[in-house]
Amino acid sequence: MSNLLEGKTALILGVANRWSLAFAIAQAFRREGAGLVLTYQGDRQRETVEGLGAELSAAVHCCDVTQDEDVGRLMDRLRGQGRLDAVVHSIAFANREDLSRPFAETSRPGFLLAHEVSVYSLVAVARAAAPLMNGGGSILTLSYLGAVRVIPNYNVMGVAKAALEASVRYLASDLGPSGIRVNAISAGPVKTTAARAIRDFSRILEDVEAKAPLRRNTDPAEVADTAVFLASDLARGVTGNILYVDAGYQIMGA
Ligand code: IMJ
Repeated sequence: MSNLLEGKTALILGVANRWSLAFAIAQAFRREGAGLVLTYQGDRQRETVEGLGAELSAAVHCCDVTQDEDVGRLMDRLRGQGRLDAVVHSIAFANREDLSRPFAETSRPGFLLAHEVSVYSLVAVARAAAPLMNGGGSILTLSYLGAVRVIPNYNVMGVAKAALEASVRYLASDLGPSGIRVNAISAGPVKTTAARAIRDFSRILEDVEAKAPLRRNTDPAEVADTAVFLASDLARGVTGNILYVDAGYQIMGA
């Protein structure tokens, strides 16, 4: 490909390790000539993300997205370095028990935690980043089919992803007049750290391979290439959308 993001600066939240979809996106953005800023959540991830950032000549900052002061401090730092063209939000969390037990048994604190980390963080980051994107930009988040279908063990995360996808539409409506586009990629299952721990995950991967039109699973690099498109001027007419990058699995009825 050829420098689709040349001269652009992208902020990428949610790189946890080398297998993160956010890291695949960071690599593809770098390949296309973007300048990168990565964030990590806390001390546990600091060294890993600083190492990955060094590989991509990226600036690395700490940002716990549940803390408004952290989000504000991050944007203050970025303001000093010029404008921002793209934001990638690749963050989700629910208590492990809330993924494995029936959705009907989700506790109030578990429900709120999943929504605070996985949904409100997009709203907080979009609001804080918008002033740095004057003249236009692209905000992108990651979703999953569990937002619109019942997927075993996804439970409270499915409800949170439904709220995330609705948030994409309302943010797109609010920020569109400022030239800021907001979209989501709904990725097929990928064996990241966020998925490795899930019961029966291998069965889900086998089901996709058997039924998806392309008869294979999703490669993180193809999610990343779609992210490049959405962040680039090629997608200048696309906002408020959920793009499925899932080998076509989502269209099948059985
Ligand atoms: C997660 C749970 C159940 C089924 C799942 C997933 N499938 C996929 C995922 C089929 C693809 C991964 N995914 C799309 C997620 O959004 C994962 C979110 C997540 C994962 C964990 C694991 C460890 C933990 N909390 C988590 N919170 C959110 O403690």
